[in-house]
Parts: sequence; C-alpha cells; structure tokens
Amino acid sequence: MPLRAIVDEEREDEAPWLRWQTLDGGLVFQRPRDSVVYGFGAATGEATRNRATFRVLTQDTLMFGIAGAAFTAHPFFVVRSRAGCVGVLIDTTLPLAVRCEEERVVITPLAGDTPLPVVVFSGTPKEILDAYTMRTGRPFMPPLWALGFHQSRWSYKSQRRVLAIARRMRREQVPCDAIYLDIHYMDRFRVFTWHPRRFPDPERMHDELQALGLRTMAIVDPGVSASDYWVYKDGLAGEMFCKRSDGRVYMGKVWPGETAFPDFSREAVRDWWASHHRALFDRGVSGIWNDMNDPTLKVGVDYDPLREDLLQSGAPHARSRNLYANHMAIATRAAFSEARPNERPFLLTRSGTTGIQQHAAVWTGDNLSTWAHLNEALHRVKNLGLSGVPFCGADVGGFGGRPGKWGAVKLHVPRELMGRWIELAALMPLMRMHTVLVSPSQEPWSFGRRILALAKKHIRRRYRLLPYLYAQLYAAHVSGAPVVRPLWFDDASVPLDVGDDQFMCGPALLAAPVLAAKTTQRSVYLPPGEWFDYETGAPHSGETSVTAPLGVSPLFVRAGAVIPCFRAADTSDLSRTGPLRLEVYAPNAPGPLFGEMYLDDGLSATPGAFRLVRFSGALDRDGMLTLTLHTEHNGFVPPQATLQIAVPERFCRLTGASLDHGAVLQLSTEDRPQRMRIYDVAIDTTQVRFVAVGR
Ligand code: NBV
Repeated sequence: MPLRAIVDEEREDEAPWLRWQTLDGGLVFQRPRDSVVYGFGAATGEATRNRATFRVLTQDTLMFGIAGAAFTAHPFFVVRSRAGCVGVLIDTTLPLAVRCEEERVVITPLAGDTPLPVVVFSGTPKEILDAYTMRTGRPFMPPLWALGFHQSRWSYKSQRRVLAIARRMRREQVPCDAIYLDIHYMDRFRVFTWHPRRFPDPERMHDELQALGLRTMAIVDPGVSASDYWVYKDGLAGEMFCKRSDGRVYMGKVWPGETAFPDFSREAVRDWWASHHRALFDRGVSGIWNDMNDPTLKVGVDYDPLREDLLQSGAPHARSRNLYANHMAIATRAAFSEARPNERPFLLTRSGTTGIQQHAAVWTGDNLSTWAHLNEALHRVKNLGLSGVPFCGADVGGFGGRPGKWGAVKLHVPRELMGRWIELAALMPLMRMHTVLVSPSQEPWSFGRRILALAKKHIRRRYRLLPYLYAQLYAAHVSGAPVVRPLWFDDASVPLDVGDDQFMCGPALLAAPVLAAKTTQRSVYLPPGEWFDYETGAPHSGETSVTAPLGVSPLFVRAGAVIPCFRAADTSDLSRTGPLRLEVYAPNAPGPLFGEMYLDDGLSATPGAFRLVRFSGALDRDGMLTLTLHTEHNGFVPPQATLQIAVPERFCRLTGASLDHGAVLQLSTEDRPQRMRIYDVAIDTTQVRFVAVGR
C-alpha cells in the first residue's frame, strides 16, 4: 500500500531544502550534503545521526549488545543546515527502520501497512521544540527532589543496607535526595510485594529515611509472576493480561519465572494497575521507577519481539509495542493521583515513545562503565532533549561491565572514569548513580578520598544551581526547550561541525566536560560573545584552551546571565529553604542582563502555586549596571525574606547618591576562587543599580 505524506501545508515552503518522497514502501528525505541530523531520541550513542542505522523500536538492548537497538523509540529528527533548521515527526507508533546516509534519511516501516504521516516543523530550534511538544505533549514539571542527587544499585538488598547507605551519605556530607529500591525489595520478584525478611518493616525504614531527608524510588516492572499470588489471580479473573491470538494469556519469562503482562492499552487495566501501587505508597515510597517496560518479554535473550504472538486491545504486538511504556506510565501517573493527589509525581522510565515526556523522566538504560559510554551519555541526553524529552540522564559511572547478558558482572570501574562521569552528570537533568548486580560498590565514597572530594564539589555545585536547573525544567514544561542542549540551540551562528563534545545547560551555562582518560587540558569553542569561567570568574571568548585536571570540569557562564542559586545543603529541600542568591555575571562591555527564577514549595501540585521572576537590565556605556526583577507570576511566597545579590567585585551598589560597598566574598566555601561583592536586598526588590568603580 502506498504511503501518504501529510505536510503542514503552511510550512511546506519554509524548508525547501529538505524534500522527501515515498519509495519502496518507505520515506526518503533528501538533505544537503553538509547538513547534520540529530534527534531520534537515544537511538544511538553517536553525537549526530549523520551515518547511523537503527530501529525506532523499544527493546532491551542487552547492555547495548544488539546492533541498532534502543530502549526508547522516538520517530522525530532535526536537520540543521546552512539554510536553517527543520524538525520532522513521523507521526506513528509503528516500529521503523532508519538508515541515515550522506544526503538522505531513509525510513521504512517494520510492521503495519498504514500510511506514515509526516509532520514538518520549521523555524528556530526553540520554535521547533515548542511546536513539537505542543503537538506531542508538554514535558511534566517534576518535584524539586527529582533534580537532586540520587543513589541506586541493583540492589540494596535489605532495609539495613538502604539505611546504611543513607547514613553514610549524611556522614560524608554528600547532598542526596533519593535512594532506589531495585528488584530485591520484592518477595520473589513479585510486583507490589515486600520481601518479608529483607524488608521486614518498610514503614520504619521510610521513617528513618525521612528523618535523614531521603526518599525512595521503587522499581515496578510490568511482568507479573504467574504464580499463586493475588496480583496474578486478580489479573486473570479480570482479564487484565495480554493474550495470544488463540485466546490464552501470553506468557513470557522475566525475574519471577513465568510472567504475564498487563494490557495497558485498556483503561480498565490502567486503573487496576494504579490501585496496586498503594502497597508501595502507603509504606512510604515517594517515586516509581518503571523498568523492563520495553517490554522485556524474555529476560537476557536476544529475540525478535515483533514476532511474539501477544495482542493488546486485540491488535498485534508489532503495532502497539512502542506504546507499551507510555500506557504503563499513564497507569502509574494515575496511581500517584490516587495516593498522593497533592504532590507532583516523579516517575522514571526506561522505555517510551513520542509523548512520554508528559508522564516520566527517561534514563538511558543499561550502559557500560567505559569511556565510550561516558561520551554516549552526553550524546544520548542531548538527542533525547532534541526529541522533546528534557528530563533524562544516564546511569552515573556506568551500569554494566560488557555487552550481552554477562554484562551483569562488573569487576572494576577506573577511578578517573568515575570522577569524570560525576563531573559530567552534575549538570545533567537527572543525576542517578547506579550499578549492576555483581559489581563493587559504586557510591561517591567507593573510589577513595580524591573522588569523594570531587563528588562533593560537583554535587554541591549542582545543589547550588538547583534554582537555575529548576527554572530550565519549568521552561521545558511550558515550551519544550531541552535543558541539556547543543551550542547551536541558542546561537544560530555556531558552525555546523563544532561543539559536539560540549553542551549548554539552559541558555546561560556552557560545559566543556572532559570525556577522555589522562586529560589535563582541553580546547573549548565559545559561541560569539563574552563568557566567564564559573570557578575563577576569568573572561574568555572564541576558541580557547583551558586546564582541566581531574576535579575540574570547565564550565562557562554567558555574559549577562543572572543565575539564581541556593546554598548547597544535604537535601534539595534544605537548600530550597536556605539563603537565596542571584549571581550577576555582568558583561565587561555594555550589554543586557537576562535570566529567570522559578520558585515553589518543591512538591505541591496546586496549579499556579509558584513564583516566576524574570531578570533583565543592562550594563550601560557609563558603567552603570541595572538589574530589574520582574515578578511575572506571583502564586508563591518564598521562605526567604531577603535575596543576596552577587556582582563582580568592581561594582558597588548605588543607593541614592551614595555608594554601598557591600561585602566582598571569596566563594572558596564553594570550591571557587572567584570573588564577588555581595548585597542583601528585600525579596520583593524590583530594581537594583550598581556602578563600576576604580576603572
Ligand atoms: O532491575 C534490575 C535491572 C536494573 O537495575 C537496571 O537499571 C535496568 O535497566 N534491570 C535493568 C534488569 C536487569 C537487566 C540485565
């Protein structure tokens, strides 16, 4: 059957340089030779999609041991050329094969004979992501604790162990918000149960964790043990499971052995599934972690999932597979609404397709503790961001040891790799350290004093930057803009071939992480304009080279940026309620100030219960620096009565006709040699003026 291409007619002429046609049952996009292809979610670990061959099909990759496989499926890509940018959505949930060639992107359906609708978005990258997420769903706004540092492993096998990790986290003064409960908290891997011996008293465990300021995320796999227990029996009685074409329940093989899979495409099943989560929420769990939801039907085996005789709402698996995790996520969100109606949920998922951003954050699955996968962590997060999924991250330090099922054994992670991984991850939207079943311990203190110090420095930096990160998540929530993004997202003039090993975290911070062993220096490309080294305050521009020994991860602030900061404390909540500071990176030459701050109680689901403040102003030709604070939305009263404003040392505050010299603070308590002049102003201040003195 011929394919039909549907185009947004008004936009058709806007990107005449990207033409497509249907050919041999597929779509062929013709692109300019020097154009660059991004997106397709986390389809591969490469920086671009220029020469990649892969499937848009959700699949357990067996530790990235299956060529072309990915946990998530995002049929959306962005082409950047000299002529501009376009986004292309193949608006289908059908699995696809994708082949990117020098001048073409070739897409073929792997199943189904319905037309493949194409939707083209053109404009600036920002406009494209805005329009794309307008159509496919805006990213959810997470609670603040989801942005904290999270610690995980497969598994902390008892409540004693979980508590020991929690106490150590506090003893070592590593800020941390959550510990993960992997499959061993369950009784015989039966979903919605607690292991009676290992986790005899989850309530007490959660009480103690709460006193330490920590939450838990509990893993929930869709596979239900086909054994004598109530979830299975109830599911059978209610016809909740996917069936085979002969009418019998489809059986797979996962952790508990024979396993049945709920048919989440049906609303009744979603409601049923949601109700079981009380077994977790009522015992103190805060967030849910959906795993094996690709769905993995046979653990540890490389099989073709499209050949499985498994029906959902009567439709063959090949047609509905990509949607499985989205439907499961909708069910899980319903569970949150029932149990915690006043809180914003935090759901983390391994699988998902277009639209998953509305319901869940995505982690990139079972990566390996290798330098290659450290690089891939950055590329996957960037491409997920460009595919409408701003809240994502990769397992910090790497998960497995090698591709294939033996990857569940990992003997060693080099210290240097761990250090560099923590440096990178501290600026990723999701920062979760995680490791595989058989591996040495992988916590911030497991790699010696030097790495612990590095971890504390970078995790504290993250907690300091939390209000900035939070504002980026809010921007993503209302406009789809990725948090971690390529340099060209904000600067159209960035050449087509630079900066893939760097990234922007929001519009103000540019990171040039070290992603290779034995590196002490790295070159950095800075887009037009002035930039300041975040640690020293030193100005930089253009192409530069900076020293970056282990423990130093080059980070630059765009001139004019106003960065809201907390004082880093043990938890995001303690940080949120402590002092609030605005760091003003005044330009050296006349120019505007910019930035925003989003504040709320970190958790509440009440619509409108937040404060959004936009920063503007400028440095003028006479050396006068004006910072204007405009409260755009005023639905929340922050706990702070005052706001600390930090400006470069050369500025003094102008109060009437006199100068207030404030206090000069060396930010050494924050591991930064940079000095800034500090002023306290009332939280509702709308304008502050400074003049440069002694220049
Ligand atoms: O639940 C065990 C693991 C989990 O730790 C990991 O994060 C998931 O991606 N899970 C996969 C199943 C094991 C696969 C080898």
